[in-house]
Amino acid sequence: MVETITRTPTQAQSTYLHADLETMPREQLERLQLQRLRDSVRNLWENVPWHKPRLQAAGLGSADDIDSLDALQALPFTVKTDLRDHYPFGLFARPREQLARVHASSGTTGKPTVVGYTAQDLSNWADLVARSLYGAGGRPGDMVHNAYGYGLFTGGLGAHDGATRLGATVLPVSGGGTERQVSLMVDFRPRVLCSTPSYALAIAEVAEHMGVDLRQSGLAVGLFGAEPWSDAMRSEIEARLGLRAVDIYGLSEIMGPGVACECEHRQGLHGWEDHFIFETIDPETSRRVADGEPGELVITTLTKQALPMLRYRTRDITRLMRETCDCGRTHVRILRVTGRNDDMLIIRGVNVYPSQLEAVLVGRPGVAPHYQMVLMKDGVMDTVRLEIEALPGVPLEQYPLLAADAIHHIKSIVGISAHVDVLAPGAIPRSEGKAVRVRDLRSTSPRAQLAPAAR
Ligand code: DLL
Repeated sequence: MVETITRTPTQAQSTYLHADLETMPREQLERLQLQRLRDSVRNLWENVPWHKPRLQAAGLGSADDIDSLDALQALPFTVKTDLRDHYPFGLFARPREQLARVHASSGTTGKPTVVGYTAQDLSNWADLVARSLYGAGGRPGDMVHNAYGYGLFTGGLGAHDGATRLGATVLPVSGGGTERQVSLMVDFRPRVLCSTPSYALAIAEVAEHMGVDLRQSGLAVGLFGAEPWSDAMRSEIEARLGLRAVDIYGLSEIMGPGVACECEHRQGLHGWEDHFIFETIDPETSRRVADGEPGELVITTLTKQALPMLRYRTRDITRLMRETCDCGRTHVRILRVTGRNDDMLIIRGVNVYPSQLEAVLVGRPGVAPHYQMVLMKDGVMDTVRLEIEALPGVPLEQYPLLAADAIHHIKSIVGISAHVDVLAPGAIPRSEGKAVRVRDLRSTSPRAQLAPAAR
């Protein structure tokens, strides 16, 4: 099948790690995609019994019938429940004995989603994370403080292997033990930080409590992802950690971190099209939307051996741009993922993502960058209460003013009337991984609804 393409960066000053692949003219890139798409569909057809009848029902006689990238549009989607329905290894295209590793993500209900990798898959993944790190400004020889959680979550080991492939020194610290993380940063002076954006902020906060100024610690680049975050959050993190914050995207069903990543220009995340095909669709009609239009991101893997994915519906809402970036990379740009379809709230007819509220709240005078939305029922009506936190030192009597200011800006910018509660500093739980932004109390008793920040 596909060979690993690993290159050692020879010029520390080069813009690209895999220059020939990252700047490949689109025509050539699309030829490569078509050839790899046929290989990948052949892998599904021959090795995953569930796919063959579905492909036949879509009118395919064999993988060789795929004569253009447009032919993909006639092929069936895959969704998260398909993985759950074939738990644990039913959609794998390789026998379990040939897997080098499995990861799993815990769902809110039932069985986890299990994903698997051959040694070749792991090697391709490391290449793409290394490419992402390099594009973001990481360099061989850097120390990378990796605070993504190690374990079944793909963040920790995914970033680890990519940083190793880049030729960096990895500090595999994982999430949690935040005071110790701060001390290690002071002592080891890492140049790169990898964590969720919410945990980066928690690290900044703990450092400030410890009297440590992390802006002096030598950090230069942060690769933040695994959850939606806003430009306001980016500015906040940059100001408090003294680094350049870059957005990295991925999901375990497709690979893990490094499916897409911003370059130093930060005008969208480069989706690595030599390994994936990216489409956006209307989630209602399942039809493709034009580039530039918002839609649900759908990803097809081109080189995965163990768990090839055909038109995987990510539930993530974004827009695609195919014009060459100012950095010279030709690969598609995926605009910041504002939220998942599942996270979208409809509040009196207005569609709202938590990250839209974040964009309004973060940076408001007197307000800390921590928040949660609490969903409740008032009779048959769904209502939302927004919990925000005052900055330390803000006097209690000013809390009503902070609330009024937040209500006003949410109304004028997002278009909803929210009930806002201002809580004391530290009242909203801090995350060590993905932040919990929404507490859904709609099915609990009215008494439980009264307890703020109860988690
Ligand atoms: O979160 C993989 C990852 C780890 C990505 C570390 C980046 C950094 P999952 O746990 O399977 O995998 O969750 C995937 O997280 O479908 C998005 O909804 C969300 N997500 C990931 N990255 C971003 C991002 C990892 N940069 C799900 N912006 C995805 C917004 C993101 N949402």
